[in-house]
Amino acid sequence: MKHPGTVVAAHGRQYRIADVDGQTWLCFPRGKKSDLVCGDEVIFEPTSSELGVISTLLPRRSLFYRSDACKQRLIAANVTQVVIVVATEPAFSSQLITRCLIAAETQGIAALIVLNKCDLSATVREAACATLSPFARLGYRIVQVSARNDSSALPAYLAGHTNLLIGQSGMGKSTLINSLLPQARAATREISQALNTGKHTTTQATLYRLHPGGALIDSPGLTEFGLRHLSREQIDEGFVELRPWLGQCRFRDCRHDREPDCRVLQALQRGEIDARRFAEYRLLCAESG
Ligand SMILES: Nc1nc2c(ncn2[C@@H]2O[C@H](COP(=O)(O)OP(=O)(O)OP(=O)(O)O)[C@@H](O)[C@H]2O)c(=O)[nH]1
Ligand SMILES: [Mg+2]
Ligand SMILES: [Zn+2]
Repeated sequence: MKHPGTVVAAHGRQYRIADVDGQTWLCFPRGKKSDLVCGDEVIFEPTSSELGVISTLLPRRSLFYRSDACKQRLIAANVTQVVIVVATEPAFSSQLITRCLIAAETQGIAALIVLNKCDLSATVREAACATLSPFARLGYRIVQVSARNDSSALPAYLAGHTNLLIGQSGMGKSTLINSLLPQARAATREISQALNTGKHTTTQATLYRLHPGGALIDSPGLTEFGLRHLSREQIDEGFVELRPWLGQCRFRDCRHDREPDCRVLQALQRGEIDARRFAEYRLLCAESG
């Protein structure tokens, strides 16, 4: 009997598939090589109580991926909200936040920033808020939590979405998932320290169902986030602060670099565009070639 199912984890060429009731099977794709990713929806057929075969990949509503140098790395499919997790400690990169936001914007995925470890000192929390203030000014939602003490502000933002938790290693993504879904038992740094397995604790994406609706996807810590697959137009659209000015420059193909009558550069000079974000914009444009 064929069933619809969801990829909850990928292990090389094998995939763990969950049916609507949450029962899982370890499955192999039938036929030619297919590249499935956590969150993919498939049609599969159990061949025993533990094993099965995937016959069809259903169309993806979104695909979140990065591309470094010449390699594409799929992260998750059918995500409706990207949850960028940062912490008061250790320090985080605002450039990485921007890149995750641009990837979300170009896929039409909602974005949420979570500042975790707010149980630590007021000093580190205030510094983190200052780093996040340009994102708040752009209208991105920022939620402050402590996965250790109190993450009760978060469920209201997550309900009904397929949420991808993403961010640098050590920000507390897996700890947050455990605080929201104690039955998830995702490994956190305490475990990797005990086992001495190095810096990144989570090594593969895993999907956990939320009740009554939606899902949380844990993902391995990021160190870089290449967006070489994006066109110049997609990058322009991804930076929300550029949108009011697009198509308004003197030259239709303006690169907002040093052209005369460039509305974007004028807004930058007036201080309406954050200089740091604009530097990140230039870097992305240079990388996309
Ligand atoms: N003080 C404090 N520590 C936290 C909090 N959340 C997580 N931590 C700690 O931060 C460390 C890293 O947490 P993880 O959940 O493993 O981080 P991660 O983002 O999943 O890391 P990777 O899997 O490597 O990407 C652990 O030692 C957690 O106990 C928090 O709210 N407050
Ligand atoms: Mg983790
Ligand atoms: Zn311009």
